[in-house]
Amino acid sequence: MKKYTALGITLFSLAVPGQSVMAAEKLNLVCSAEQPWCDLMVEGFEAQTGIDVAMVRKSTGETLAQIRAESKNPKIDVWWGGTGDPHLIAAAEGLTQPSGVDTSDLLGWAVNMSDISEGKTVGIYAGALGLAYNSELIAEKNLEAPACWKDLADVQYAGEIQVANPNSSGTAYTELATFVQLFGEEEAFTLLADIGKNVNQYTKSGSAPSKAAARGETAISIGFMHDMVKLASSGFPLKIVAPCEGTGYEVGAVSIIDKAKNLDSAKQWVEYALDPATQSRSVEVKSYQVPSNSKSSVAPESPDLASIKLIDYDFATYGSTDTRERLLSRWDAEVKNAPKN
Ligand code: S7P
Repeated sequence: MKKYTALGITLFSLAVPGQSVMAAEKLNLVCSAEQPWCDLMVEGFEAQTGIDVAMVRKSTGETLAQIRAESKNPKIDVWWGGTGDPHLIAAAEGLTQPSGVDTSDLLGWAVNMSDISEGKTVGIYAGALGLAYNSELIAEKNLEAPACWKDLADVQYAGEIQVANPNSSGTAYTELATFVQLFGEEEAFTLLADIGKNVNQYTKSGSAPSKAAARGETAISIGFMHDMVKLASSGFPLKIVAPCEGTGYEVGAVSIIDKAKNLDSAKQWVEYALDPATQSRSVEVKSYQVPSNSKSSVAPESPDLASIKLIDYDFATYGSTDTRERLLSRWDAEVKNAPKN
């Protein structure tokens, strides 16, 4: 009989004749938040429950692809973090299952995710999309500081913008869906292709462009403002902009995978993830999303969503398979390989 220790080392214990030996509980987790927060969450859960967690960090779109590929024999029990649209898509495709968790203390935007998905996913945090620029590089290159999404199409930013690929990144899919909701689909794709002429790289992960801007490898990035705040508060010369036209936002989510092999552990994880004591710890790793439990403490550094011009993001539409597949196909055809300035 295998016993899984807290260090993940497999030991063998002697079975006593006539007595069944219970296997230690375990949990297979995919985490789509930043690595330090994933690690903190796992440490806290193992300490609290004694359940051993095998965790990998993956971007949101990549995780959806894995869950689809493994639907008959899932290797993952629970998916924590990452933008909500792909969680909603997984729910609608029957790839996740209701957790039955109590949502009475959660904020409306978090409960909305549960309502849309019939309990198959639930919101854990929220964060607004924005842009950032490296103030030293902008000054050095004599560029104007961008203030609006449309500014990013200006030829002065040729080769200066970095953003993720929406096929792999939930952050970049949020950007794509935000542009369509802000400008209408035709204008959105024209603008994305025009901005694309200035893009130096489409990264796999959504937080990579702002890290590159912080290090001075690109002048401008698109991403979530809370990720930018983390970098700016760590001393990097990053200025954060809430675009003048308004912007979209994410509701990060947690979902239990359909046919999860460690269902009881997965349910415990969901309860743990919604607990105010757990959510309030995110500040320890400078993760400044707004937590979903009304009893959690909000870090003073967290972008104040009430003071940002947010669109009424339509999660039901942009979290549907048809819409996502259609928008991604158009993005591949019209934006990815747009000619460069
Ligand atoms: O934890 C930071 C964060 O921005 O990363 C998540 C994101 O979806 C995962 O990265 P990808 O864009 O690469 O998929 C967000 O949910 C979260 O706020």
